[in-house]
Amino acid sequence: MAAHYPFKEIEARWQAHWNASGLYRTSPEPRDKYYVLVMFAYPSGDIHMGHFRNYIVGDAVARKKMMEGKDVLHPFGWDAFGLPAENAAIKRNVHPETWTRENIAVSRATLQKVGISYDWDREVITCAPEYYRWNQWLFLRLFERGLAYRKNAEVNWCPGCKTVLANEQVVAGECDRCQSTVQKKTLAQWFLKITAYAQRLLDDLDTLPGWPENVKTMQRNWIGRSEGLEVDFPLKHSGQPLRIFTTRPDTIYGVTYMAVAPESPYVQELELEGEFKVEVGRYVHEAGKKSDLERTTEGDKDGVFTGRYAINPFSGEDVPIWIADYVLASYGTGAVMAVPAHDERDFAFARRYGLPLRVVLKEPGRKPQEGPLEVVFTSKDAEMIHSSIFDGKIGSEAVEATIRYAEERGFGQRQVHFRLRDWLVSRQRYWGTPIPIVHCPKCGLVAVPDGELPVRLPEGEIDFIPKGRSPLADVPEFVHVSCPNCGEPAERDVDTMDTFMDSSWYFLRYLDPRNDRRPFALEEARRWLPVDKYIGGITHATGHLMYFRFITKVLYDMMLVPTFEPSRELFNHGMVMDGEGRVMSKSLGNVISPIEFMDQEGIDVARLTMFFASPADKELLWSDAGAVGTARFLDRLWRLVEWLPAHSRPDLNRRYSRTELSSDAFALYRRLNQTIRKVSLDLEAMQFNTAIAALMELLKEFGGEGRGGAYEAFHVAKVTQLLAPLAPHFAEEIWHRLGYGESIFRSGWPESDPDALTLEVVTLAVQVNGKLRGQIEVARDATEADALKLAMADARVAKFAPPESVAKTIFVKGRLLNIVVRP
Ligand code: ANZ
Ligand code: ZN
Repeated sequence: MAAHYPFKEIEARWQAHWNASGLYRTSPEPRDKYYVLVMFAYPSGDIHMGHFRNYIVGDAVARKKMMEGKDVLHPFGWDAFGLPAENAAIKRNVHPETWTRENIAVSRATLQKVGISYDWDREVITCAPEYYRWNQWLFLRLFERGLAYRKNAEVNWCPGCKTVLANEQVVAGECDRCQSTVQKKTLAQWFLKITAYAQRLLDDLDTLPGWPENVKTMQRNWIGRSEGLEVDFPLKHSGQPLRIFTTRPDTIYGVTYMAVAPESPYVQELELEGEFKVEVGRYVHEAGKKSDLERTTEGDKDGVFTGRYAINPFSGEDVPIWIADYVLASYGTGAVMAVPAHDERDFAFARRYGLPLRVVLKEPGRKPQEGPLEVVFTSKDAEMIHSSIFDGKIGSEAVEATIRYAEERGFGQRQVHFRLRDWLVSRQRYWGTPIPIVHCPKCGLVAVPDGELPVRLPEGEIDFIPKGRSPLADVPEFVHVSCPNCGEPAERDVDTMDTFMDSSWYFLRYLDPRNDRRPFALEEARRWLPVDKYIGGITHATGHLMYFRFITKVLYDMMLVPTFEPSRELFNHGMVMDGEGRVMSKSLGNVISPIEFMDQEGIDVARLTMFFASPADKELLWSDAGAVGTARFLDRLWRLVEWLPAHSRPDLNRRYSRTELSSDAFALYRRLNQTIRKVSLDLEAMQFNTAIAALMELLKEFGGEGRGGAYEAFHVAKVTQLLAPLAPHFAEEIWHRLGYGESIFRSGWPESDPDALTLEVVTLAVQVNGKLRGQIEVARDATEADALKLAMADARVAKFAPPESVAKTIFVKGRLLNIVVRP
């Protein structure tokens, strides 16, 4: 590659300068604020190309807003608690704190080296007691409101590793580390009541036009609101109600069996006897080994008959009751009425066990006597048939009529169910925020008083080997306390919080990172909220981004923040992939560091290459080869500047009129203004790649270096401004070479000259073989190709010059087009 512009020297100069002049420092009293937030980092090693992409996108936004004159807040921090630090401690015998702090130091140095415009004075580190103290404070506020509670929950338990496994660690019923058969175990766990906010989390998505549709759809599905009927089917043997939830009461005359989840308390209420009891017992045991996902998606639905019957309250018929594991205990009432003729899962199940089908919805074009049903008919807008007094009712009207009927007779109710579950927030781990609760034999669960926060993690010798309980349980100095309420001996809760708790509110701590009396001041929240743009990967669509919205709503209800949504806009950048199309990640061991590449090509070339390689919201296949074009582009601009008189400091407010420039010069001025407009719009739309393409195109129009070029310092100055958010060091250097004193990031964002954007129209004479055949209106700077296209659209011209006979054209810009046709 040809010698590059002296990027090393330039990068060092401007980074030092920006730091010294406090360019990134946040204004304490913003007049026109802009809060740009990038998802903070998990410090598991040095940053790689994947992080780099996230951070340069945020940086480009921050720098453009700075140029627009906004008061920008662009902070950074570390999501520093979590399992990998603890695993490193087990593997390498290094304390999680040491490991984490070392990784932070390395990654921070890298970020500083690549010149991202963070205000480091506001750095937040979640494993610091000054931070997690406020997690505990927040937890207690939730506890006071009944939004944090403890209950027994089933967890996956590996008897081999003696630990609780996440759902992803259970593969086909086995532990993915030691292949032991995973058991379900009931443990007391802490939950946060996110379900209390389900409706608001759903409704408020409509107030977020700046969030991507796909993320909103994922959240809607995750929340999973269903409206329907809860209705009692009395058990035939006891008269006790078997309550089911259905979204399709219009199919209730088609019920041919009932299905109950294996874990449902209803299994007991059936009071099974003899063979049935044995068979069902065996089935329930087997079902316990499968995950919910396996149970609901696997091809073959299986189950077992119980020998019991329920009575359909609408038709009075007896309906056999089955236990089937496609029914989930945790949803609805844990029992369903099965309608094999109109529901896919019930259909598959009925076929397998030879259970009858009954059609109760009219399928257009199909007569009921046409033999056995081959496919289910699931339309929601069909007419009820064979349904007694409801025959003829259609769709939602049918649903309404059946619900009303059940409500009037007192055996059913309209009901809304959500798929969303409460947030299981306790972890049996060391490296997290201790839960600030004391268990007192007399008083029960007692909150640690605010004044005693933080409850610190014990330091010193800790045994991190998993034993199925928190390592904190084995630290007597930590466990034994006196009850804050009665003073009697009591024990601390030994669990720690899920790290999603830390990341649910970190964006608020940035507003007031040193406050030691409150997590943040309301005043600061009023100044800066909501976040204007939040940037991060799509992988967090339903996890972090739900908790982040939930906690904001809780704080809003406590009147601690002024907005009920944390972020106005969300942008998901695409993943960075390796050569084999796998996502670049530490766990796959396929990461490429941006550092080496930057050493060779420069930071700004690396940035431009990344921006140019792919639209920012799409996947990107990283390749060094992409740098050839972007390096050439910067080198070329560099040489163009060298040909200009030094320090000419052109007037940036200067506007040119058509009359004072030659037509060529005006055409270039026009192209410049078109480019200003396009780049401004592209950057707002996060389309960095097309912005760069437009700048490259424009540079071609500048012509050669020196006297061969049509450009002047004025043009170069504007291009440099447009480039600055993307290639900041390079742009700052050029800016100063052009003679400007202040930073380019304080120079204002260039505006296009509207007069130069309007088209000037001229009349072009069109000849065919030298004879005048027509006149067309074209833009003054229309190209030959444009003119020919317009001319051929003119019927008279086309008659004398059929397209297939055109041999060549002669074009005099703004005046004449002569089409030469073959005889
Ligand atoms: C009868 C019926 C007939 C149903 C029909 C559907 C179609 P959504 O919309 O996702 O909320 N269901 C209810 N509880 C269930 C559970 N615990 N496990 C598995 N399935 C359950 O789904 C509601 C529908 O899913 C309910 O409506 C019920 O089946 C089933 F033609 O009742 B339906
Ligand atoms: Zn007590």
